[in-house]
Amino acid sequence: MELCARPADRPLVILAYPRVDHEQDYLYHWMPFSLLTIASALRAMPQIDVMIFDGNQRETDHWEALLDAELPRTLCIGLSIMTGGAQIRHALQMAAAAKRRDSCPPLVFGGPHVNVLPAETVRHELVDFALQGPGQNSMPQLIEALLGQRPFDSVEGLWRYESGESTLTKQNPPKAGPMSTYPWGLLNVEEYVRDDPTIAPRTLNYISSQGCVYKCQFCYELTYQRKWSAMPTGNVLGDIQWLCKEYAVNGIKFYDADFFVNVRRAHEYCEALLDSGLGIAWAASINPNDVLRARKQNVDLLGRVAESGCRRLLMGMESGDDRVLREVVKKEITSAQLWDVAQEIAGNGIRGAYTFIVGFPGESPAEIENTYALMEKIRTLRPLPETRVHLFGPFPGTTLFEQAKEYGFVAPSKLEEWADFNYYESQTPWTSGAMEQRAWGNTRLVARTGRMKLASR
Ligand code: B12
Ligand code: SF4
Repeated sequence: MELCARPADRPLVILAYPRVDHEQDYLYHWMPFSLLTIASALRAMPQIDVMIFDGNQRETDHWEALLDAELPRTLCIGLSIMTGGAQIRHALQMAAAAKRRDSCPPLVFGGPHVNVLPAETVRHELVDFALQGPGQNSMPQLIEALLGQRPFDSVEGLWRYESGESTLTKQNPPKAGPMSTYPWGLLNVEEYVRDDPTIAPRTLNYISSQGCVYKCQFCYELTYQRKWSAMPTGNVLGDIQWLCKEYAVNGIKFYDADFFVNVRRAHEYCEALLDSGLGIAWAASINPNDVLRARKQNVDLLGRVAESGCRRLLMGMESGDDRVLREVVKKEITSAQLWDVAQEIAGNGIRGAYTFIVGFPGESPAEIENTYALMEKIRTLRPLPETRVHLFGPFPGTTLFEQAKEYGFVAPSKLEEWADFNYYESQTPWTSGAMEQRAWGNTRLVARTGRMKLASR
């Protein structure tokens, strides 16, 4: 955590990423790209200083000490929240600590949870403003309003709660615009480098694009409708080259919703990586349809992906049953095609990491068996794929969330109730502890990190 070098009398904006309770001994700690993206836009404002506080790296007493030291000059605090992982609970604790101090500035909540439930979020007594949509667009506007440089009503995506009503100023369209590189100086990058046994000893996470074009019915991306946007290949590679030089990074794990949305861009990245001679290992998420699209476009995608050092591809297969794939998830692919794609991935020497979901509303026991059967078959491939089974958990705003309610799922209705929503445990009347046990028993990872129990500090 560092301050950018500007005179100390400027108003300060604190961007905070509350802790996520990971699985016990979770290896792959995350970097707050949401806040880096917003900070990148804020650093273009000469009127203010920006600081990032990462609750995954710092303890509560650091937060308290930061508040004591910096609140007098703080203009506002932005807190990022997603549903699940108890991040909301930690955010509320951090907000309460700030509110206990006399000089507490406005608290602004944003992030995936707010993007789908803004009106409910802003009703909470600890929340002064909720900002819906891309924060790099709305946060600079809100800061100008707080500095008296523009009316609040002109701030896009701003939700307020007044006279018993949540109101929105105007839409903040979910379009990120061209992505710039990240202001690394606001974090201690070394803290985020991990030994990832499936990639490389000094692996760093990275996000090079935002949004997705697919329509998986359980997924937040579909609800949020974020338009796909990406960093140009040259910028991605330049940034990675810099990280390799500065921090001796030798592995990159892309956490883009789908790194391969634009097949030609992904291919171009592989060529550029090969030309650069960097020799790093990498991993990324891919939708199975990307592989089929590459075939149609006659692009040797997986061949070049493998040659350029990709060690692992993460793919949501979701189900081994054709009705579920077609009608419930709308994955736009059959189970036979999934098997075909997995074979091609293995044939190129890349480890597949496949995730499945059981317990969809209305899913029959036979359909669940088809999923376990596909998984068994996939485990015959070499390199041995990783497999992971999740219990269906209804996420707010998604089509399947609404359907789950029709089947008897009772949804949380306030921020506190969402605070402990745990995606890894049974959340619906038709899933059970036994299903949870079986799902866990069929989860095979290269680096097993202990029972899937959330580690809360
Ligand atoms: C990295 C990641 C993780 C990491 C860790 C998160 C962490 N920091 O510790 C890991 C892998 C651990 C993880 C776990 C989970 N994750 Co996750 N994860 C992501 C992922 C892939 C990237 C997040 C990211 O950095 N995006 C890039 C940034 C730039 O975008 P952004 O976060 O949306 O931020 C923008 C806006 O939301 C807004 N914004 C964000 N914060 C703020 C704050 C303020 C003040 C403002 C104004 C605006 C603002 O502006 C930002 C810039 O445009 C996203 C999917 C995705 N590609 O976004 C899912 C996602 C966030 N995860 C999600 C979920 C559900 C989970 C889990 C609960 C379940 C699961 N299995 O995935 C677990 C819970 C943790 C646990 N118990 O272990 C959902 C959240 C849905 C929701 N309704 O909130 C997402 C969207 C995936 C999905 N498509 O469904 N996750
Ligand atoms: S491919 Fe992944 S990110 Fe895209 S809609 Fe499906 S689950 Fe969501």
